[in-house]
Amino acid sequence: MRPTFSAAPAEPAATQAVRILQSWGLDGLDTGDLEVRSPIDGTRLARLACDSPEDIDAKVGRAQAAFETWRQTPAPVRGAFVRELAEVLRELKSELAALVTLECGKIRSEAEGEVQEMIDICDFAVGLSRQLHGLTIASERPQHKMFETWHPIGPVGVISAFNFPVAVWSWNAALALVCGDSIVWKPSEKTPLTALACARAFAEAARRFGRAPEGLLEVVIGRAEAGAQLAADRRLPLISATGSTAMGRKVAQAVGARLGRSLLELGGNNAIVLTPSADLDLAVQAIAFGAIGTAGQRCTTTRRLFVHETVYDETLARLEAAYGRAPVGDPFEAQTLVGPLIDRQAFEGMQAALAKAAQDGGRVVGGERVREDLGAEAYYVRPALVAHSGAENVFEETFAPILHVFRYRDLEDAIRRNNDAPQGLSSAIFTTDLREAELFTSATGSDCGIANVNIGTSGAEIGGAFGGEKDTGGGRESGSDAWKAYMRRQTQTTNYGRTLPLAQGVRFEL
Ligand code: UN1
Repeated sequence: MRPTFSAAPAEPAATQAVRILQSWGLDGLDTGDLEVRSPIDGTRLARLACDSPEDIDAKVGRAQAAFETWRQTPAPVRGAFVRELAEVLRELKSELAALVTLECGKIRSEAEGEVQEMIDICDFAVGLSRQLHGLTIASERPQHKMFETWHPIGPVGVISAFNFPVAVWSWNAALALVCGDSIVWKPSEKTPLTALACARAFAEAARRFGRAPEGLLEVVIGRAEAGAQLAADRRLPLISATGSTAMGRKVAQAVGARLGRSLLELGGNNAIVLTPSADLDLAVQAIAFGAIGTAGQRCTTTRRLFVHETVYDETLARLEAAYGRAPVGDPFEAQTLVGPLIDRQAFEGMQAALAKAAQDGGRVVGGERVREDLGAEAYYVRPALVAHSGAENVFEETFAPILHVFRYRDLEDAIRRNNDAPQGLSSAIFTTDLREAELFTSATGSDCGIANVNIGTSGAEIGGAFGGEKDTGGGRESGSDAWKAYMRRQTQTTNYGRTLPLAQGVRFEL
């Protein structure tokens, strides 16, 4: 498999996509009723057939069978497979990134960054495959040995969102694979083509590796009902879901009803606190990347900005100037920094949120539709700033480039407003004052899963555990010890003596 890709921006997205998909051996994608459109120009890329409930049932069955074999493969050997996957991804980085751009509208640099994130997590997982460490525990009984070990948990259901169509799968897949689990993946119905391409890359890695069982990865094509079916399936002990809080709540309830485990990475409403001592050049760049990068469609996107009243006017003026310069347009063009919104629904959601903000007294700058020449069903917008004068706050996540700017007077109040949001994913402070930075990251500081100092809210590295609290769902994926979610823990106690002392000194002699 050697796909070739050369960007020809004048071509309709569909023409480019067909060429790339064919080079991946993915054709005949025009047989079903699930329409996949490119947000770049609104052209149709494919019409896929959705899996029926029986198809999904069979896929879970195959993943279950693969698990029975894979769990017996030594972890470092499983790591060797993930190393092959990383190699294939390195070779295909540019082509897979092009497909990400075509299907979800990310600019080239961010799409390549997303594939790089896949490679990084694979490398992390390869190292991890020799470090799935348990504990030894001092036993209270003589001649007893006690320890804790980690075993593969089973086939893992992965439900992913359109905005990171390939990286989020890889965070789950790379860890699940070294942990001895198979995977059933339901990608977003907006981005199934990149998922099929990942399945191709996976198959190529399996071919090179030579010992991967059939069914180690099953991809389910479908809408919300397909996700609901996976959530209800007892053969999937863990469901990892990334997407909206509303979706996560449904998944958690279905998985909870069967007492399964869910790993949730849901909405964010991420804030930056900008203090009087902040380096403004640094802060303005970071805010711009966080708020308008990926057209505001990251779960880590900066949505709220609390600025100290002494630097409020200057910050707002600099942001307005930066926003005015931001190149919006075709994500294949090298100078573009803001690509399209995913679809009309996203555009309408953005307009509704801006109308409400204006009604509530906010001053809205930007937010209008632009570049209609690129397609009647392609939604490009000028990123929006909403300047608020009072002590308001915003509690909903709108998946679009809207940054709400508020004033604050004392840091405790800014931290309280940061934490007032129902979501708790990412947060940041810009300061050169050690006390302020320490307060923000202390137990009484930000309540989010991610708290940064002098970098923005988005663009986390894979080495740290990724996720957040409250409506964000509480799950942690990617680095640190997130692997433990993909395994079951077993406490083992062995008596190597000739008597049977009981714990807690209990006497029970017959
Ligand atoms: C997401 O938006 O769903 O930290 C994931 C970041 C990326 C991942 C975002 N590494 O912005």
